[in-house]
Amino acid sequence: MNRYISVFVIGMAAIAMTGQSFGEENASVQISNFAFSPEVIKVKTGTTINWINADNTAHTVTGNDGTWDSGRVKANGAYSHKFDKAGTFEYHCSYHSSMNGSVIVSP
Ligand SMILES: [Cu+2]
Repeated sequence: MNRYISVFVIGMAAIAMTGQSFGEENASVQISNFAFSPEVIKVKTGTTINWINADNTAHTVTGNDGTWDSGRVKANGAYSHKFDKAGTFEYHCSYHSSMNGSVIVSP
């Protein structure tokens, strides 16, 4: 009996995981202590990343290629950007030159 329950649970988990990979995906990056965490994030195309500013100061999330920019993200604010193309997208905070991160988007 326990064996059948285990198979069922594993099956449900597999369905949940598969469903997620075909649906809208989301990921998040924390901004805290003047750093992006994780500094490097790997996602699949179509993923929306939500940056959450947990600092008590404003930051920006600015793509180094100039095609995307959050503008000012206030303390406790957030910014979202969807990545539709594969590639490596480096970004920084335009207020604090030590703050850098990258998004690696795979097909
Ligand atoms: Cu900053």
